[in-house]
Amino acid sequence: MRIAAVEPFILHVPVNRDSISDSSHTISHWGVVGVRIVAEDGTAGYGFTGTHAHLASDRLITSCISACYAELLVGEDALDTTRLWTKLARFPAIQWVGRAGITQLALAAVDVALWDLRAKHAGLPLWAHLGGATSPRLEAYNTDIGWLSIPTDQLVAGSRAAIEVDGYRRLKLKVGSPDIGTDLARIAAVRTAVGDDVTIAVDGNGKWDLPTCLRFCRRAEPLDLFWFEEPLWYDDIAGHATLARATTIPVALGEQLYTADAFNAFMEAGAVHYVQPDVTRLGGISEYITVAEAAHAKRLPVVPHVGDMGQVHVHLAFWHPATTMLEYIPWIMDAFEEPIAVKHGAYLRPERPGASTTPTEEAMRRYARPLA
Ligand code: 0YR
Ligand code: MG
Repeated sequence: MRIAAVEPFILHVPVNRDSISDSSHTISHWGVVGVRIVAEDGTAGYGFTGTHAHLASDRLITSCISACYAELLVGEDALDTTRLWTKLARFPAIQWVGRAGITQLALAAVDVALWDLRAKHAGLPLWAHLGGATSPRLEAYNTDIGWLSIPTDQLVAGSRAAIEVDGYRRLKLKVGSPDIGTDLARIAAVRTAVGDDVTIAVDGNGKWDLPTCLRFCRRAEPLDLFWFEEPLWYDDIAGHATLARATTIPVALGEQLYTADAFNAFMEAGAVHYVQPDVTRLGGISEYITVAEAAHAKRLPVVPHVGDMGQVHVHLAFWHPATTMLEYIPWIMDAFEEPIAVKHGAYLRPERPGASTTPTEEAMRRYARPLA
């Protein structure tokens, strides 16, 4: 089945409030920067990466797809997922300017589209196409209650509602304020409100330096944190290894890493406890599988980051035996024909063939931004 067309698109989908902040950025929209790959029989696969909806840099991604990858794809066998990933990722002139950044985000969109197409061709949801579900219950942890921009009283009320009304057992709170006392007070308020049985993870988005993290961890240990995510700058392996040895709070990271090699380096240094690969940055599902298998071989839990807001990762999470939990951020689900769904704190298993990446026609109209 040959590839007939490669058609990039950019959608800017508003988040569920005016804007949200973590320690590193404030955003009002999530960018769904993707590609539709059409096979000669008319089957279409959709894939996308996730961005801050910054049109100029989104266009670098779509122009990488149309100017560099499209001609390497048209006429190829659409079902040769692994071979095509290798062809694109190792194409010498593109590799020379790539391996991270724009080219890897563009590759992610292409690779996810090819997997979507392949699963649709097989008539199976991606998790079933990959080998079936290993998680009887895939727990959702709620990130959306915990933005740094939410005042403490609302943070507490939102956390309570997530537990008491929506049935979550796991929360994640953003940290990284100029004064660690502010963050500690917010976490303590939530801990008091939700009790000891709810797991509370925190996420620093790489803001603090090592001494600040050491001080924060010492004071945060009595609050029983599930993990400290991205405590330090994303590429700092030695710093994360030092912190991991110095505190009882487990370290989580991976959403900013572009390659399996980067994950290997963190794992070998003992710098990560919860491994958080993301298809939207790793160049797609093909490289994600390499990371998940490497982590699993070390018996480390894999809890993907949802740059796709969970649409694709829900399949990988149900499938892969290293994963029993998945992040939940309900921002772009309404833009898809099969939106992610959480009930009583657990993800529902997708049922339609493919990777749950097909946007609705209305979303394609309403949220589209011009490619040039
Ligand atoms: C907002 N999730 C994260 C949100 C996310 C960001 O851009 O997506 O905080 O990257 O750290 O765990
Ligand atoms: Mg994070």
